[in-house]
Amino acid sequence: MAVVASVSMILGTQTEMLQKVLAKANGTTTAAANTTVTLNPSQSTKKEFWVNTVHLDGITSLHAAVANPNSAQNTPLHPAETPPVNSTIPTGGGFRIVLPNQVGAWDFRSFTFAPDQIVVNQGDKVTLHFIGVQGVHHLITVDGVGTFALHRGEIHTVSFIANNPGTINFFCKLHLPNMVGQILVLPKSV
Ligand SMILES: [Cu+2]
Repeated sequence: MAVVASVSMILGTQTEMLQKVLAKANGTTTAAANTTVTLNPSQSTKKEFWVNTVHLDGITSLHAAVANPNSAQNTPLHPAETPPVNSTIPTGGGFRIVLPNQVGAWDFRSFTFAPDQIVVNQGDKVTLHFIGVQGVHHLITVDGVGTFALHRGEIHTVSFIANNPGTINFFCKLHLPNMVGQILVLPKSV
C-alpha cells in the first residue's frame, strides 16, 4: 500500500513538472514569434569546430520498390534505376559507384566534410577537431598546418592562429576532388 502511494506521488510530481516545462516552452515560443530580441554575440577570439568525415550514399536498386500488402506503412518510393553507362565521375577517390549486387542494389557515394565552410576573424585562435565518422581512413591536410591520417573512431585536433585574412584550404588526399573545405578568415575591422 505504501509502495502504491509513493508511485502515485512520483507520477503526480512528474506530471506537474511536465506541465510547467510545457507552459514555459509555450511562453518562450510566443515571445520569440512576436518580439525582436537583441543579442550580444560573443567577442571571444577562440574558435573551436568539430569537423566530421562524411560520405553521402545514394543507394538504390535495379528493381522498383514493391509495396508490402500486409503493411500500411510500406510505401514504395523509388522506381527501378540503372547505373549510368560510361560514367564520367572525376577520378581521385572522392566519388564511387558500386555496381549492382546479387539483389540489384547499387550505390553512388560522395565524400565530404561536415562542416566544410568555416568562418573566423583575423587574429583568432582556431581549433579544429577532425572526427573519423564515415570512411575507413582519410589522409587530411590543413594548408600551412600539416598532414595527418585519420581512421574511423579517431579524433585529431589541430590549432593555429589565423594571422592574415584570406582562405585556408583543407582536404583529404584520398578523396579528391570533393572532400575539401575552406576556412575563410575575415579581415580585422579598422
Ligand atoms: Cu577521405
